[in-house]
Order: sequence, then C-alpha cells, then structure tokens
Amino acid sequence: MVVDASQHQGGKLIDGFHLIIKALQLNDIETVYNVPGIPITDLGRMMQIEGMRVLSFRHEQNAGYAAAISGFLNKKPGVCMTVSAPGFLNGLTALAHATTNCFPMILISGSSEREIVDLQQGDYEEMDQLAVAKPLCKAAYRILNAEDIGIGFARAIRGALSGRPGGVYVDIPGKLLGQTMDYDSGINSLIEVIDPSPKHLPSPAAVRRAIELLRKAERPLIILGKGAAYAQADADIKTLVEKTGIPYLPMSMAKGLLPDTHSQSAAPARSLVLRESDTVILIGARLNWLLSHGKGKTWGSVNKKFVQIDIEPTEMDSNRQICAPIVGDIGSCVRALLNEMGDNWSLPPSSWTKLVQEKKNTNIERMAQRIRNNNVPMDYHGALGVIRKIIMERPDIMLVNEGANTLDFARSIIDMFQPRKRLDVGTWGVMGIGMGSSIAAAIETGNPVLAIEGDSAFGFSGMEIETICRYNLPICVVVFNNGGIYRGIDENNDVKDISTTVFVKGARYDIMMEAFGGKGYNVSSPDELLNAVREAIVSGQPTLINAVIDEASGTESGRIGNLNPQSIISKKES
Ligand code: OXT
Ligand code: ADP
Ligand code: MG
Repeated sequence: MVVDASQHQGGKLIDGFHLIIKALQLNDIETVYNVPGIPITDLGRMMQIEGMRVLSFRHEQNAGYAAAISGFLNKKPGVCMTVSAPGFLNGLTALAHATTNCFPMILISGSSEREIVDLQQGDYEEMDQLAVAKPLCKAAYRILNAEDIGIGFARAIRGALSGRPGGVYVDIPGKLLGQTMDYDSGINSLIEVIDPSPKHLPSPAAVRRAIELLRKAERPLIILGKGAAYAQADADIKTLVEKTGIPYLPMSMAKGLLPDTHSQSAAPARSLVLRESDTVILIGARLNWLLSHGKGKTWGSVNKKFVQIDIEPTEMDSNRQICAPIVGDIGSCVRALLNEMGDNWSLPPSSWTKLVQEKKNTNIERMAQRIRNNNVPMDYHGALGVIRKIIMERPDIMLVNEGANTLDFARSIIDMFQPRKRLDVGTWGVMGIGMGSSIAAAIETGNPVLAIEGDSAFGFSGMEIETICRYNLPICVVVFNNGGIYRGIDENNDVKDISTTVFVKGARYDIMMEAFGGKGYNVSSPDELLNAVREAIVSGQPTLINAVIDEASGTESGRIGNLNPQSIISKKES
C-alpha cells in the first residue's frame, strides 16, 4: 500500500521508505532504473510521488546497464534498484560491468529477512546477497536500521565516486523499509556527502619527471581513454594535445573528446603509432587487452617509455614499467602538465608527424573508397558510410554501438565530434548494453539516440523496445541483420542442429517495434537506410530499422578473431 510522505510530517514519524528517498534526493540523485517486485514495489511508487524519476525495465540487467552508463555520462552514481535473489543477480552483471569500466553506480536491492537467510530456512527468494556482491564491486553494505540509512547511502555514494569510480552494492532487507523513527531525528540522520570525488593533485616531482621525459621524446603519442572522457576536463585535454602537437589516439569511448577529424588524430594510423612511437602518454586508459598489454607485435621493437595519468596508483606498472607515473585526477594532472610545460615547448619532429599523416592519408583514402558503395545486400562499409553521414549532420546524437563486426567497423568508420557521445561495450566487450545504454542516454541527455546493433547483440536486450515505446523515447535502433553471430553462413557440420552462430533467415526485427506502437522500417540499400534514419531522427519517435546486411560480409569475432583458441584437431575429426 502506498503511504503518502506528507502524512508523517504532521505527526512524529518517518519510515525507511522515505528516509531512503530523502537520502538520495539530498545527494542530488533523482533518477532510478528498476524492475519492481517484492519488497521494493512501493519504494518505487513513493519515489515517484516524491518527484523522483523511476523508470521500469523488462529485465534488471538492462536497468543496470542504464544506471552504469548514466554514471559515466553524469560523473554521479547511476542507480539501479532490484528485487531479491534473482532480480539482484540479474542486476549484478551490470554492477560488475560498471566496476570493471570504472563507472560510478549503486545497485540497491531488496533482500529477504536476515534471521531466516542466516539460518538458511528457505525464505522467499533467499540469498546472502551481500556476500555474493562483495567480490564483484568496489564496496558492499547492508543497512539494518532506519537510523543508519543516511550513513549507508553516504558510504555508497562516496564509495562509487571517490578515487577510481566503480560499483557499490546496498542491501536493504524488506523489513528496513517499514521501520519508523522520530521524524526530526530521521531527517537529522541523513548525510549530504561533501566533495564525494575530491581533487587529487599530482606530486610536483611526478609532473616534472614526465615533462623531462616528454622533452626528450622523438616520436611521442598520447592515448586518451574513457577515463579522460569521464573526467570532463575536455578543454584542458584539448589544450594539452594542441600545445604539445603530439599525435593522439582515442580509445573507443574517448572518440569525440577532440573531433575525430582533428589534424592530430592518429586513429586512422593506429597500428603505425603504436608500433613506431618511442614515448607514450596514457591519459585515463589502461594497458589492458585493448592495448595488447603494452607488449608484443602491436608495440613493435622500439623500446618505449610510458607516462601514465591515472587516479588509481596500483594501475601503474600493471603490464609494463611506467617511467613517469602521475597519480591524480585527470583534470588536475593535465593542468599541472600544462603549467610545467611553460611557453617554450618544441613540437615533435616533423619527420614523425609527417609519417603519421602519410599513413592517415592512405587509410582514409582506402576507407573513403570502401564506404562509397550502394551494394544490395549491404556490406558493413556501405551501411556504416551512411551512419557516418548522419553523425556528421547531427554530432549531438548519442551513438550506442555493440556487436562484433557491427562494433568494429562502426568504431573506425563513424567519426565522432563531441565528447561522451559514443557508448559501447567497454572493457569486457559485453553484449547486451544496447537498449539500457540507449534508454539512459535519452533520459540523461535529452538528445536523439542512434543505436547501431548487431542482430545478436540486439537480442540480449531487445525486449526493452517495449520500454522505449512506453516512455516514448527518441531512440532509433538500427539492427544490422546478417542472420547471425559474426555471419549468417556457417554450415551445420552435418550434425542434427543448425550451426551455433546462425539465426532464423529473413528475420524482421522492425515488426517487433511495430508491435509496441513504434515505427519499423525494413531496408536493404544504403540509400534506403539513410532516408529511414533521417526520418527517425526528425520524428523523435521510437524506431527500429531492420537493415539487411550481406550474410557473408562479416568475419569471426570481428577484429579480435585472434583471441579465439585454436585446436590442432579438425572440427570433424574430433
Ligand atoms: O592502423 P591500421 O592500418 O591497423 O588500421 C586501423 C586504423 O588505423 C583504421 N582506422 C581508420 N581508417 C580510416 N579512417 C578512419 N577514420 C579510421 N579509424 C581507424 O582502421 C583500422 C582499425 O582501427 P581500430 O578499430 O581503431 O583498431 P583495431 O586494430 O581494431 O583496435 C584493436 C582493439 C582491440 C582496440 C579493437 O579491436 C577493439 O576495441 N575491439 C573491441 C572488440 C570487442 O569488444 N568486441 C565485442 C566482443 S566480440 C565477442 O565476444 C562477441 N560475442 C560473445 C559474447 C559477448 N561478447 N558478451 C556476452 C554477454 N555474451 C557473448 C557475441 C555473442 S560478439 C557477439 C555477437 C556478434 O554478432 P552480432 O550479430 O551482434 O554482430 P556481427 O558481428 O555484426 O554479426
Ligand atoms: P579505455 O578502455 O578507454 O582504454 P579504461 O577503462 O581502460 O579506458 O581506463 C580508464 C582509466 O581511467 C582507469 O584506470 C581509471 O582509474 C581512470 N580514471 C577514471 N576516472 C579518472 C579520473 N577522473 N582521473 C584520473 N583517472 C581516472
Ligand atoms: Mg550479426
């Protein structure tokens, strides 16, 4: 039953429901992504009554991905709320994803009663959720008493935001919600978190060491990662890049931090700059698998020196020696580098910048030829050439992207022009972020959203198109329908079942969207695709475009096929 908060104000009591709401609102958290059910249904209703935005999803994982990306976009924890055990577990993947990607997020989950869970007496949806969550996030807390709600949420908010951002779990046993306490004492127990993400200034010695190294560099390279996008230090990062004249490589979610058409962008010369550079400055990017751990063929034989800016001290030397570690928040570190550089800074040798430019020209020319096609059925280049045009026309569009080939080709073909406009699979390469990210992007920014989805990728969160229609969001989903995972042409090896990577032929994802009142298009040429996307963006209506892609045009695992283990025994022999 819904109880109106105002009912308590005249009297003397406040309950757990309202203390949670007030704790969140006091800290400027006004949006919650959730799936309702026991014991949190009324909490969601009351949040709405108290003026919060509560968006209900069809599956907790998608609500969780929405919260995670909202954390990335806003530099403020995104909140997901789930029911006990199965709902909690569904949301947990997203909490772990947020932690892995360094996005601030809070997962609030209802849970069963402690006395029964701890004696393992088989309560409704029984699970020791706190213990399960702990290893998968930055911090996990359980609140048992109404008077601890303020402290509990303060710890969660500070935990998610301070230092390296990440996911925090808050366990709320159902009984907590109905607990009451004196109204004034309750309000006084709430905590406004002061400076939850304090500036972390780098040591002057670390900054000097880095500058000395950079002055000696002959072939320097800056790598901008999604930490740099998250930091929202856009103007200083641009100044650093331009003042140093150093070529920069944006990681996928850092694209647009400076426009991809910037003369110093080395994105179209990626292999060359990684191989040939002698000094590399990592700004909010880790030397993980996406950068081949800073070792091996990708990095060539040149003995490289690394400078790294990161808020997390233990990130240094994780894969390679970091010759000049700069520990601090990116805004402060970049500013300190700019100050230390002074006014007399020599640009990198022109032999280096020319080499990069020549490689860029070759790759850009090659790409230009490939995207200029109107083939039917479409290949990835023809279809994405059109999407590239759309983003040039509307650089404010939030681009969501997942798949294998659909992801990899889109990353290199579609230029981005503004920071934090490209949202994708992140550090894990996870499929399923599509609709959750799209919904959060629409809710948090109000901009149009264009989701470029492999047909497999879309399937992980496809039911949320009902959510998109229900809230009438300006989201255009384009399903790159090549009839399967990577390709639609795998043979079944003469076994009973169809190949593991192949889907139903001729599937019509557009009709799914129409089932919920959205607009559907089925297109088979780049021209048709261009018109359909333009119409969708202008209309602002929920739209799904089924874009028929040549079943044979993808490759196994896109550009990371090398990560598949190989067997020396042939598939048939075994
Ligand atoms: O320098 P060189 O010459 O090398 O050229 C490079 C650039 O310089 C150049 N370039 C350009 N040229 C011209 N102009 C411009 N503007 C330009 N920009 C760049 O282009 C090349 C390439 O550049 P790029 O892309 O920057 O460089 P590269 O070498 O690719 O970078 C390396 C990486 C590692 C950084 C990059 O590849 C990367 O970021 N990769 C991420 C890969 C990833 O995360 N993939 C997703 C996971 S794959 C797999 O796991 C899938 N699953 C399994 C699964 C998952 N993931 N999750 C869950 C929950 N369950 C299961 C599944 C099921 S994918 C998948 C579904 C796939 O099927 P779909 O139907 O959805 O999709 P389709 O494949 O389309 O069918
Ligand atoms: P990418 O995948 O784009 O290379 P990663 O997720 O690997 O990026 O790296 C992001 C890095 O940025 C993490 O190591 C994280 O600690 C760091 N980071 C995030 N926010 C900040 C910040 N405000 N200041 C400094 N470092 C940050
Ligand atoms: Mg596919």
